[in-house]
Amino acid sequence: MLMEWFNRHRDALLASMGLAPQATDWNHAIVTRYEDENDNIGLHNDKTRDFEPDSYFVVVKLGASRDFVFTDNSGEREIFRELLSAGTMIVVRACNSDGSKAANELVKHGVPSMREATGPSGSIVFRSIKTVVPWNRVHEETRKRAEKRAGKRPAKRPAKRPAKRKRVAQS
Ligand SMILES: O=C(O)CCC(=O)C(=O)O
Repeated sequence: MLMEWFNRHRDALLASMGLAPQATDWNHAIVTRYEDENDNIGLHNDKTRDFEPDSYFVVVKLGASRDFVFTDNSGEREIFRELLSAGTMIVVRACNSDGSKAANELVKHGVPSMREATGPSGSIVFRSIKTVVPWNRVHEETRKRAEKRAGKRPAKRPAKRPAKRKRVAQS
């Protein structure tokens, strides 16, 4: 699996970019699909609460080339904008254990919509996080949410009712 490959080569990858090593594995992946040039993800910082300290998140670009943007935290001053092709990797320091701000907290990133028509594109983002939810819980939660969206109540055991009794006239 791709995440295993990244973990196996983690130290070498980070060292090749002159980055300090990360002690923990990447253990979380999100796949995002942008159908065309209109699909976009706004400027944001990733939430730091659950990141392993001193870890990085890695974005691997897929499909059609798309602009990738970093701005200052106000979102007004662009620091970086480049059309990135499939296979490009972006590595961002997620959070620091010494209380100083990491790159993710100092700048925002995003994938803006494009003027030119583009085909489908996307990304896989690997993160190293503290809370890992087991797959069976993910499936159960997904099923419950789908039922809720469909307007159904989750299947419950039938409520216990007292047995019906007939009145018998007493003579
Ligand atoms: O799809 C991308 O290139 C970026 C994804 C992203 O910003 C995110 O998942 O936080």
